[in-house]
Amino acid sequence: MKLKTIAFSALLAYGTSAVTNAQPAPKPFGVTPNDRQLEWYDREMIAFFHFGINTFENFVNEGDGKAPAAIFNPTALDCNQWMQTLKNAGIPAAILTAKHADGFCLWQSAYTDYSVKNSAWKNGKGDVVREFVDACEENGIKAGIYLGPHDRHEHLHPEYTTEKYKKYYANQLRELMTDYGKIWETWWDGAGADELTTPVYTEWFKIVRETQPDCVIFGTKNSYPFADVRWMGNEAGHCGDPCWSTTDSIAIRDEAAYYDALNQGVLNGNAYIPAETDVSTRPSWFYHPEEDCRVKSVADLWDIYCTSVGRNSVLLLNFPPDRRGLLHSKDSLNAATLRKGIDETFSNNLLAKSKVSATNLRGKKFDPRYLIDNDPKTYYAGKDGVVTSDITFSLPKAETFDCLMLREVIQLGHRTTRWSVEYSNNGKDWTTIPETSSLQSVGNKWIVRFNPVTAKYVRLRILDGNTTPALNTFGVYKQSEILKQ
Ligand code: IPT
Repeated sequence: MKLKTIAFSALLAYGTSAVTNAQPAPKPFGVTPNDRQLEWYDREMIAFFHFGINTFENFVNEGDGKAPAAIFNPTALDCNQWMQTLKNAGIPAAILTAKHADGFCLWQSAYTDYSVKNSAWKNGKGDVVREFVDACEENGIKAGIYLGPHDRHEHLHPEYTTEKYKKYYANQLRELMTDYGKIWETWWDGAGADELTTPVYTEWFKIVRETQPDCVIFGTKNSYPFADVRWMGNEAGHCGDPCWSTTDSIAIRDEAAYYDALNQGVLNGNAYIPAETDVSTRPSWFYHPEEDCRVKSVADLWDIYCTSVGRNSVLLLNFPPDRRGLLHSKDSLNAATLRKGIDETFSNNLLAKSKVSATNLRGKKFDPRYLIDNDPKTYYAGKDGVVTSDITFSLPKAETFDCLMLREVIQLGHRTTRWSVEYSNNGKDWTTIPETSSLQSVGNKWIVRFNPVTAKYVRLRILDGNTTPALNTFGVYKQSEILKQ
């Protein structure tokens, strides 16, 4: 991933070199992603594992912190089995709930007895976080940690003032950030955490940045000033349309504006904080056998993929391990089928062999044919000062498609702000695909699905922008049949 970023910046630098005759690369517009955010976008999907003491109670998702530690006793925990699911699903990163709101710790923390050390599991000698990070390492998966800021167990003790808790949490954060190798993401759930103020998070933030410089911080509410990525505003997988990576910290003062700013971002907002979409494969976050018949279907997951990854977000998909400490085969199978369907769909860009022309040309190095060369490092760009462009694709023969994808060069900021797609069979009379009639943001990936269209010509219309467009991929596709299951 790192290599890709380096190669890409080399290309940008080459464009600005005075010794070549090549056109200079377009200048970035507004706020742009940092290296952590670029790496995060590249993941596209992340797995969430909600596992803990709640798993061993009946239908509990937010434990009260009173369940005895002894009940935690997975009979066949195997984090390698979790990783196998991720590999089959093409998911490169994972986050484990090391401590959820019930306060029970899945590792041997030196600062509490409410942990695996007082459980029946492995005679109190086990460490789930260790098994998780080791399995990640073995399988080439990036490990992340959820350390719930809200802790009901610690607050059962009246002497647990915020000051004392602040230190307790800081100590635990340091354990997790220093004893378990490289941590790629830390997750600050805002649920129940309103009493934890921004100054409290300031201390915790310093620990993360000192110990894990590349660690992406998911922040919301009072931890928002430190966030690399924001909450998307709902747990249903539905990003707004538009969904800008930019947002505005001012908007969080007002409740309705806060939710809109999370869900849709803010056009030309002053901070670059893209949305992460957390959603479970089941109705609940934790495993309950009653929900084995309510696992999201492949078609449901495909919908969610399109309204998250396909709306300029990254999908954090929850797979809750059961009381054995294993993932249910249904959840695993559906995720693998989703991957197969995504790969089948997007491996065949029906525009790949078309002739391409554009009304706004910057020059050879930024030719519109780079939109269909299947190389994310090359891109099309227009002339400085011209924000619109009609880009026409003439296919060798008519093709039928029901899906499209557009990608912007995110390193150069949000540029395009209004676009649509049209088709034609004679190259003269054009029809707008109705689902594209009011599109605004592009960002990392924008996917639109629609009723099948058969056409010999396709026209991408860049109708407005902050500055001249810079786009690296455009394609039309036929959705794989297996995504309909
Ligand atoms: C919700 C929190 O309010 C939000 O800050 C974020 O952490 C989110 O959870 C994560 O899903 S609370 C939830 C019950 C909607």
